[in-house]
Amino acid sequence: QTAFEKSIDPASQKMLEKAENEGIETAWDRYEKQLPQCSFGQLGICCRNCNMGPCRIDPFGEGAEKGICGATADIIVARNLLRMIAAGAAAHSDHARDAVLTFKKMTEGEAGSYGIKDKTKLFSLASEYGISLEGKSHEEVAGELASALLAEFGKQEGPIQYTRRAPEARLRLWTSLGIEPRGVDREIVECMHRTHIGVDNDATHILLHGLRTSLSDGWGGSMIATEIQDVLFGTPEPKKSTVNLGVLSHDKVNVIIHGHEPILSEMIVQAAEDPELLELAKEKGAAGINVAGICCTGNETLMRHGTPIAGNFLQQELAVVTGAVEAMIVDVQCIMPALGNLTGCYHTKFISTSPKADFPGTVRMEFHEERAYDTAREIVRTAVENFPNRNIEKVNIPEEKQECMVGFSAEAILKALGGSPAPLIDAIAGGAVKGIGAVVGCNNVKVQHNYGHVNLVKELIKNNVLVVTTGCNAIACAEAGLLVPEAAAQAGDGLKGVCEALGIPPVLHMGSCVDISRILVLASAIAKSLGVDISDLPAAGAAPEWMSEKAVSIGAYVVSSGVFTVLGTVPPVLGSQAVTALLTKGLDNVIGASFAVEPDPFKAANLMLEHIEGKRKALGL
Ligand code: BF8
Ligand code: SF4
Repeated sequence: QTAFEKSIDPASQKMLEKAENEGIETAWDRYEKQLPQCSFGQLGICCRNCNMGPCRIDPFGEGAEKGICGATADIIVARNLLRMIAAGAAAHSDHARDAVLTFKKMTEGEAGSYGIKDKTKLFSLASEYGISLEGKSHEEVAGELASALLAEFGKQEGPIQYTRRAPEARLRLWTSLGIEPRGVDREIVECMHRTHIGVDNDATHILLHGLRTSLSDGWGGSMIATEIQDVLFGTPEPKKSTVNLGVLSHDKVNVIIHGHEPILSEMIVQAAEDPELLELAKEKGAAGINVAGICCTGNETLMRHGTPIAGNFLQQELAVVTGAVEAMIVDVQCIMPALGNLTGCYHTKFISTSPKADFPGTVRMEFHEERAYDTAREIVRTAVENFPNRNIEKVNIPEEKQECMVGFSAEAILKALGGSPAPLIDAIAGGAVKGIGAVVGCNNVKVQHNYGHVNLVKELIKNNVLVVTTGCNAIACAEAGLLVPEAAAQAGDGLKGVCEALGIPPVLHMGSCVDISRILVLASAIAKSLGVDISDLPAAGAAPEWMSEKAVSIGAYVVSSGVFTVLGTVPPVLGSQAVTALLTKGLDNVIGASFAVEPDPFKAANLMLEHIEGKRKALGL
């Protein structure tokens, strides 16, 4: 593959060429060495759940049709999928747990670096839990809220409070199907129990629990993470920033924050403004300290502070290849262990901070809330002290950087609309806006980097579908210049008019992947004000380049919430016709939405448009 075949992004292409010239290996090279990939794995028909195995099913029906215990392809595929959902839900929800624990410590005076940024949200969240505000200081309210949120993880019986934000009809459906989640940890643990040898061995039965677990993520863990992070760090509001590798600086100390938890990145952003460290940077010959994000922790600080973003998932290695990164600071999730070797080829310090996550070749600087700001200062100091080691001959920062407008929390969108979803609903009813497309998710070397994201989104806005985005899709869209109000020129006439009237881009950045919960909240608000279910809305979702287990959990809860979702890479389920049919058709009759798989972004857009058109008709629009 040439650099042009690997990515559509010019900045990334340049760094891929630089890597090749320098003999540096990237994910694409490692992908080639994996080819051809194991077809049992691709079809989802291998099982290692006990030590009589590994077992695999012959997809052509000529060899083994059953595992040693008698598990069929249907059972094995369903079990493997359930384990993916469990891992994804666990990742989001364990992140949420840590955010709540930080919040709790803060209320107990043990995490002095943190405070309450959004009191309005604190009070509204507390009221949702029935916590009375009367005669209490906000610290007391916060303490009670922290305990209530923490209890969601260990609950044995539901409801998880935020599921109550869903429209009545949706709640009734979940109850009637027996998939209303009971407690965040309980559902995940039950996935592991059910997939142990000799427990749940009916594909449909297994998958229903998958939906329940995913709901405990979307309306539980992820939503809790979003909400409590807003209380701690502020609810995002529209602001401008810049993205792509060109945000790295020639004369400043470049500090990259990569991973997922703003508990860390917020402190790094603050520490980078510390006068003492700025003075030190000057002493070391640097013009300042430049913090840039990668992946979702980047999205978190982008949304709240306008901190620039250097790239999405497949650009993490390319950022190091610029030769201009003094420190790559990571916490959890989507961090390639390859960064260890790679940073060793440059002067870059690879700093791991999470008690849960270490990688080869890191400097360990464990991060604990009790002394968060001090640790952040030490980390930034390490970066600054590394500046003189930058080898100018190895430095090549691509020029490409792109402006973007970000910060569209559900609250900010409602505010832009004048306080209620009514103007948006009117625009949809009048046909100026055909519907809403939620486009999210990762990069994946199986797709040309950003090709799926950018083309799908462009196609949707051209057809007057307002796009909401999070995660690595949001970064791809930003790099392609779709997150500026001027991008309205690329939209169909109706959407263009609406965007121009409101001064917003046709693609609204709603945050990190846990912030897909913001999309659920927005969808609920629209459905409720129309008096319908989410599955009645002219809305569709897509993950054009997804790769992570978190994305599987997201896909499952988005569909379970009633939104048709198109996947751009094939999930490992094709080894079971029954599971494939259930996911792509059967679920429609069960949950009112289903999945489709379509690697071609133009065709995927068409599937979404057809779906939206169908829903419009059903609503009489
Ligand atoms: O949580 S989109 S590659 S960075 S998993 Fe990872 Fe996928 Fe990016 Fe954020 Ni989400
Ligand atoms: Fe084989 Fe069954 Fe064991 Fe899986 S659980 S490895 S199918 S015997």
